[in-house]
Amino acid sequence: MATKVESQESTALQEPKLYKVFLLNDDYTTMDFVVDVLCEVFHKSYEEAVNIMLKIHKEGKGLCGVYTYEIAETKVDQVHRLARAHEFPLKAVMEEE
Ligand code: TYC
Repeated sequence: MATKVESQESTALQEPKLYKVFLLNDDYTTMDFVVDVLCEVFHKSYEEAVNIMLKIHKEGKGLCGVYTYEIAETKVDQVHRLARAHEFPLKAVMEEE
């Protein structure tokens, strides 16, 4: 019983799970738009945003940030809304860390 209470307490004190948000490459979204998204949604500096965009362009995907579930979900949604509004097929995905 003591063990059970202790383990419940230690579970309650765990940090929340974290989720990585990636942008995926495609052939149609402009490099400038991806850089804008990285600056506006993920708060990257212009230089960081260019580096991440080029990594995605060359390797297929790139890490944009690590967040709790709801924040990661909101970032993915913001990317998809902005992309749709500008008629780009840009996709974001989240993965548990
Ligand atoms: N591959 C795109 C191009 O050549 C640029 C691009 C980079 C698109 C990153 C999406 O997540 C992306 N215009």
